[in-house]
Amino acid sequence: MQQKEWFIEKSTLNPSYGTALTKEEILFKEKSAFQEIEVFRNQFFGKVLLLDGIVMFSERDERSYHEMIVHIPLQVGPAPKRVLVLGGGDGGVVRELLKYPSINEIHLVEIDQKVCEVAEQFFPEVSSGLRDPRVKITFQDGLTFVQKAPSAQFDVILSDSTDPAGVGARLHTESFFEECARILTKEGIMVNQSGAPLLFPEKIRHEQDILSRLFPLVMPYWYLMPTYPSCLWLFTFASKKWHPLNDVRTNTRGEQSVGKTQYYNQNYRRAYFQLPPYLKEQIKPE
Ligand code: AG3
Repeated sequence: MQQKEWFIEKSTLNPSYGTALTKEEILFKEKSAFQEIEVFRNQFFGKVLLLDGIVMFSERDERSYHEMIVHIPLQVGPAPKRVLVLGGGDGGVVRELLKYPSINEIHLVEIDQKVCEVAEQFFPEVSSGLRDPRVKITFQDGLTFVQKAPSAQFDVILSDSTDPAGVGARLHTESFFEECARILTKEGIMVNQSGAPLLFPEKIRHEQDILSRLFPLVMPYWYLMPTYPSCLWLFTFASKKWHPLNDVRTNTRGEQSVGKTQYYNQNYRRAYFQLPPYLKEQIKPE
């Protein structure tokens, strides 16, 4: 019997941990100006996208990530008009944002044009919104973009960053979050990709510390990504005014206007913000 080839993601943030997926076929592998991009096929998860050997998503689980980074904040406060997405050149966040008719501008800032190209070639269902006229794409490093942006101009910022190592590290620094707070409107909301609490709680706590100094309301919430190390990952909801549970927009029947989703469930909203007590303790700000 032929030996299966395995892909192992060795966690950059916890050297004692890794995740493994069988690699049935390599569909693309190339070094861009910024990173190595690879697409391979796994029998169960479908096509998998890697950047520098780190899993971004698979066809089977990408909706968990993209629905949760978007629908948790987008259902809160007044209907948003201008949204900034940092990273996310694959287009998954944009696809979910385009479900909101109130949005008239989505600014996508991606450092690596090649990521958009590869997504359009191999993940048409993820990248389907990238050519929508409401989407303005800038190929630039996210930190530089936010430093140059005028104050108070975005209702929502979504940081679709990778791990705080290598290319992605700049989107996890104190100055990055300061700039984000500055360029949000006075009722603005930011969601940040915050990592794996079971594997690197200290890093997460540090980021919660920074965010709590900049935003009056900081609440991490979880989602499950089977292709990410340890499965249990966090986003952080950071807000200047609106509360993710008390200020949700619903119709008279208590329904949110999110449409059909695969992972996000409006009835679990409160549950998404709950964590096992010991983890909560480990990541809570000083
Ligand atoms: N962004 C990557 C999140 C971090 C994954 N980390 C890991 N596998 N160690 C996903 C981009 C999706 N638009």
